[in-house]
Amino acid sequence: MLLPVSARGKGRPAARNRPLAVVFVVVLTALGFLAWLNLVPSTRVGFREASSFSSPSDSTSTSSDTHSATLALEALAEAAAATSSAADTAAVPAPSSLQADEEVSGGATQGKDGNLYPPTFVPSQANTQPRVNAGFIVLVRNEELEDMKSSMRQVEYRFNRKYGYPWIFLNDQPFTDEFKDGVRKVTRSEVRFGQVPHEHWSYPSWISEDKAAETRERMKNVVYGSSESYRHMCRWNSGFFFRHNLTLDLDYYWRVEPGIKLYCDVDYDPFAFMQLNNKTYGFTITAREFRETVPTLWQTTKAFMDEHPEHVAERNIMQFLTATEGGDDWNTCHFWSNFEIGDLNFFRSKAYLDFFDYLDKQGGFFYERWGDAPVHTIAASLLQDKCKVHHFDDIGYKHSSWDHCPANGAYHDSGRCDCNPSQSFDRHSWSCLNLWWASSDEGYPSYAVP
Ligand SMILES: Nc1nc2c(ncn2[C@@H]2O[C@H](COP(=O)(O)OP(=O)(O)O)[C@@H](O)[C@H]2O)c(=O)[nH]1
Ligand SMILES: [Mg+2]
Repeated sequence: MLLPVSARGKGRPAARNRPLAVVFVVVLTALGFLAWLNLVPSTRVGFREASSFSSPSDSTSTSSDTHSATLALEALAEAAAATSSAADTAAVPAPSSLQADEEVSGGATQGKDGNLYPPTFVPSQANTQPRVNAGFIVLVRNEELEDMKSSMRQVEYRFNRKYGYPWIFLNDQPFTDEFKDGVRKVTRSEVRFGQVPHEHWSYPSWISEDKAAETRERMKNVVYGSSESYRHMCRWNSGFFFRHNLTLDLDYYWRVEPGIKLYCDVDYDPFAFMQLNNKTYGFTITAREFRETVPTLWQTTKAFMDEHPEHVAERNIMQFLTATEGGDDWNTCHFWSNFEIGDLNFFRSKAYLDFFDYLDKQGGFFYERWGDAPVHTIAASLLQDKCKVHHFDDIGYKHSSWDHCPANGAYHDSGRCDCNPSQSFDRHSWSCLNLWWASSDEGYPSYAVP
């Protein structure tokens, strides 16, 4: 609850004047002491009575003594001026133990222990900015509880305790009570738990399970190449997260994974940012993909574009996907989708659904190991105008060993971020951020490191 403005303002004049009063007493005491030492002519400071204790010869103190006294006075005056100006400009008045009880007690309630407690400050209630239809969408396993709680603490501390957006947890298995109780303890926001329907996490009729198994055997030396569940996960994140019952009332989502870190305070609402600027897809890290996981994804994309020219945006951002290849081959650059802030309605659009269905029919989610990151990236880059994608440069983020730490000194000087830009993955040769800046509508941030 907020204190009434009148109550908040009340203590200020007293708190401001107090340092001046203290300085005044200190100056007077010091001057008295100097007068007592006969360093200060009594008339200057009104210590007539004190001077009467001095012998007549005292009034003829040496010029050096007088000079010292003047310097001492000037130093005291400077200190007083400095204290006074600091008090005048201080953003937050120093807490005062002398504040009258009745001034402090506004809104206080008695606790069960008999003590009076000042009003509780709940940041998300104090923040009256209108909210957007949005929430965090998390696909997670029961056994990832501890890493999940760690991610939530990061997100709550840096952002959500000030906004109170809901958390939507989804799983191909039923969530255990331990998981539900565990994550509930990390947020004051609404928490939803849902199970992924079997038809969203199983082989479609046209996929040969034998061929899928052979693929896993053949790809066992590729990252996640032998994993069946990883493929269902990628397919689900490509084609189904936006049509789960528990996400249907949302327009915008922020994808969160277990074990991530946020390096910077997020002091504005990125969902509202998306809506205000008509953006549909936001990312922080962009990297290259392992080619072995996507050998035919690009040719399938081109075939789709030939068959569905109506879905290809005129002002697309093909350049980001192909620039470094010297032709129209895909450079494997993609937005790293473990962090995404996006518009669910883009994924629910006919263009995206046609694209997903087309890819799904080709079988690459199972016969190769197509990731949801390349799929989202290609769609966001080609099926809509290039102005729709946003790089959240100000959201410092870490997932596994790659991170994004903003290069803008302003984010660090203000105490908002806690990371080292010189260590950021953005400077790694596998990062595609420079290419993004060169080819996107938004262009290079003015502080971008060349
Ligand atoms: N429920 C469920 N979640 C999964 C499964 N596999 C992966 N995930 C989740 O999907 C996301 C991506 O998986 P992760 O193992 O982090 O893949 P990586 O980020 O590519 O290394 C994470 O949020 C995981 O918790 C699964 O089999 N079941
Ligand atoms: Mg992950």
